[in-house]
Order: sequence, then C-alpha cells, then structure tokens
Amino acid sequence: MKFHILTLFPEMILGGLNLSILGKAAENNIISINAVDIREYSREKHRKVDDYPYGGGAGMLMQAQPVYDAHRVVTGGRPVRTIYVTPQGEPFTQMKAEELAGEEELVLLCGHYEGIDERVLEEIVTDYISIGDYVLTGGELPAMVMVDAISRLIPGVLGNDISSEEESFHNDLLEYPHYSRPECWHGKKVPEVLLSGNHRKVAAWRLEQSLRRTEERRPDLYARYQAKEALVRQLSREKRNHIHMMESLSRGYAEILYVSQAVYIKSLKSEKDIKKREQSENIEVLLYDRRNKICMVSARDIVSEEDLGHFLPESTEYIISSQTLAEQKQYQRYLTCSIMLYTQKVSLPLKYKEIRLLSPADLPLLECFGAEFSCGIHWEKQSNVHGESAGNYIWDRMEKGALYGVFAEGKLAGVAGIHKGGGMGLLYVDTPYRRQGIAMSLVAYVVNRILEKGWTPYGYVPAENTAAEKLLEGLGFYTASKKVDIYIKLQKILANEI
Ligand code: 9D3
Repeated sequence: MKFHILTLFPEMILGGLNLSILGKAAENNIISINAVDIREYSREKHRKVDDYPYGGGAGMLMQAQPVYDAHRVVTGGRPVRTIYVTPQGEPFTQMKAEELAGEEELVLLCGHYEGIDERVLEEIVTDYISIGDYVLTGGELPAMVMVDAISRLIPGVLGNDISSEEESFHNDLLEYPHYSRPECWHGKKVPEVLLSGNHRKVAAWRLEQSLRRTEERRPDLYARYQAKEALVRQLSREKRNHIHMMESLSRGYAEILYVSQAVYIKSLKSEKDIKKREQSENIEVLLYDRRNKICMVSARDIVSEEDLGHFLPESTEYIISSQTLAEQKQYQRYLTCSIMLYTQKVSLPLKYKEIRLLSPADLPLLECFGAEFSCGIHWEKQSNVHGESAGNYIWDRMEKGALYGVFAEGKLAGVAGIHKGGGMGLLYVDTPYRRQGIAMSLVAYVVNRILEKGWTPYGYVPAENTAAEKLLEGLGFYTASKKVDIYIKLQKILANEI
C-alpha cells in the first residue's frame, strides 16, 4: 500500500510513522509513506499557501492552487482515492479501515489553519473523514491514525497474520480483562476461574466480563448487542429456515436493517423512515452484512421491488432471499439453493487426515483442477458473466483463511471452505480421488473448524446438486424447508465489462 500524505508538516508525519511496526513494514516494502510538503507547490516568493476567507471571519484558509498541484504531481492524473481528514467528515471506523486497506494507493490530505478552499476539495477529494468528535490543531495526527489502523490490516505488517475469517468479530462487545504472571500482585489475585483449566468456564467468565464492561462503558454497543441477541432468539423458533441469518448475527457479520415486530428498528429516525416502514409491512427481517455486501431477506409474502428498495443499502452486491422477490431492475436471480445445517455440537471423525488451511501461496496447486472446478463453485458459477473471476474469488477466500485443502500422495486432491457471508461450500474433489470418502473427510474437517469457533455449520447447496446434499446428510446435516434465492447485482457485470 502506498500512502501519499499532503501536509504543511511532512517531518511530523515521517517522525511518527517511520518507527516500530510501521517502520519495519516500510523497510520491507509492504507499505510506503510519501510525505509531501504542500508548501513546495506555492508559486509565491515567500512560499505562502494561505489567505483570508471571502466573507470575513477569523483565521486563514489554505489556497486551492498549491493543494491542487501537489495532488496532481503525486497522482500523475491517475484516479487515486483521496481522503480529506476534516472535523466535517464521516467517522473513521474499523469497517472504513478494512475498506481502505483494499486500495493499492491512497492520498491523505491534511488541512491546517481554518480549512481549505472548497473548490479544490470538490475537484480532488473522494472521501471526507473525521477521527472523532473533538478538536485538534491539524489533520496530521488524524492522517497518522488512519495510516496506522489501515496498515495493520495489510498482510505481512503484523507478525501474526490475523485473517478476518479466523478472527471472531464480536464487534458489539468490549474485550474482557487480561491477567499474566505473577498469580498475586499488590495483594490482587488472578480470578480463580482462569487458573481452573476449564475452557468452557473460562469462556463463560470472559463473556460475562465483556457484557458487564460493555453495559457500563458503552451503552450504545450494549443496546445493539441486546437487539441482535433478541432477534437471534426470535429467529431460532424456526431455526432451519433462519440459520444463515442467525449465524450472520451471532458471528458479528450482520446488522439489523429492519424487523417487523419492533424488536429493534434501526432506521426509525425520521418521519420519512416511519413512512418507509408502513409501506413495507410484509418484510419481516432484513439483515445486512456490510463487509461482504450481502443483504438477507425473509418475508411473509412476495416482496415488491419498491418495498425492498426502501431498505436495501446501495452497496448491496448479493441478496439472499427466502421469499420470491418481484422482478428486480438492479439484481438478477442466478441460483436457487437449499440451506443445510448441522445442529449437533459434536465434532465429526475424519478418515483422511492430511487436511490443512490453504494460503494464497498455494494457488498454483489449484491450477491442475481445470474448468470443472471453477465452474462448479456455485457463487462463481457465472463468473465470466459477472466479471469477478473464479480465480479472484478463490484468492480472496485463501487470503481470508477460508479455504482448506486435502492432500493425497503429497498432491492436492480437493478443497472446501467458507463462502463470503459464512456459509460452507467451495467443495471440489479432483476426479482421480472421488468415491473414497475424501470429500466427506474434508467437509467434516471444515465442520470441526466451525464448531471450534462455537458456530453452527451451515451451507448453501444448489437445488440440483443431489450429490452434495447426500454427502451432507451423511454427515448429519439436515435441510431447511424453504429454499433461498441468491441474487447478484447487475452493475457488477457492467462495471467489469467496461
Ligand atoms: C473554528 C472552526 N474549527 C472547527 C471546530 C475549525 C477547525 C478546527 C480544527 C479546522 C480544523 C481543525 C483541525 N482538525 C483537523 O484537521 C481534523 C480533525 C479534528 O480536529 N478532529 C477529529 N478528526 C479530525 S480529522 C482532521
């Protein structure tokens, strides 16, 4: 990742970011930090870059021209995402950091004085971001905060690569307290339960501590957590048809956009929103997985495009609906699946044990699988049509620590994994290795990994794939009574074809 920081104080940026972990990452060329002195682009003899505001008022403004020229030189006219750090921006969050970590290159523009001439902002800025509701003296520290938060998400920057699929995101709860040696310090003993060696009790104690802490220090997060918990309980009355929603909520992937029974209505802020709600009486539950851009819909009747349109976030790329959706302009239905779930808590036995997590470095091993493999992956069935190639999707899954491989005679014999959104899938076993229980062991392995995280394994099986259904039934999975339709955004096709 290349960071270009446009500032009047480049030495402040370099002094703060070239040490410690980020210094190492820069040394290893994983990130690069280019601090650009805007003053270098002044055309005045005293290198002046500020002037009085039209209309009067206190203080000075940074002028448009030096900022524009600095930006132009740095980007060379390429369309690089450009962030203006400003108290008037949208709040910087972990979600935003994750999104920005996916860019190759970023420009961060730091303001000074009272701000920057609006006209240059209109021409170069793509995102306005604030780091919080307090007043600082300039944008340099916010830019450094962002570089730090974004960099640590780039593979190779931290020693231990936490991949997002492996990490459990209990976003809504604060962490529990930690203790290390000695057992007794200043007369304070380490809580008894942590010495017990009973993992279940330890986990229960930690959860309890997290809950108490969150309730006390972050009532906002606690309220969100409780709303999700309440909805999960409600959905569990018909678990087999709601498992994808329940898991998305309890794994911390999904937020609630709408629930009809007033468990929690996020968007009831204005009159307009109340109207929206009244117009959409037949939508029961609507969840959104913002990371993966997946919207989950469960409804009583057929959902009209208008109804859905009121709630569907603009960024939605996939819709998973347990109800027929009326013809959608922007989304195309491309697959009907059965949801299968495994609700037993016991892990499954394995016949083949040569199974491990794959990483992007293993991608070449997959090349010998041929066309049937990339076509057989149901989310990417129409990969060529939808632009996002199977290869890219597999790469993404590997990078997220969500793809496992089974080996036979030292060769990769097959793969299985976890899709965007958390469902199991991506199952493929190469022809010479079929009918030997290899696929079964592989799936069992993935089931065990999911169980270890305290989650419920479930998967989407394409309606015509009876082999997969049989295999999962053999492992103890059962099938939901309602099928789901998966829709994909049409614009994705267009965007990729241009
Ligand atoms: C008197 C008007 N001021 C607004 C309260 C103007 C002003 C104050 C402070 C303009 C810029 C700044 C400097 N701050 C930043 O550039 C900044 C910032 C911040 O102060 N708080 C949180 N996030 C950010 S991002 C950039």
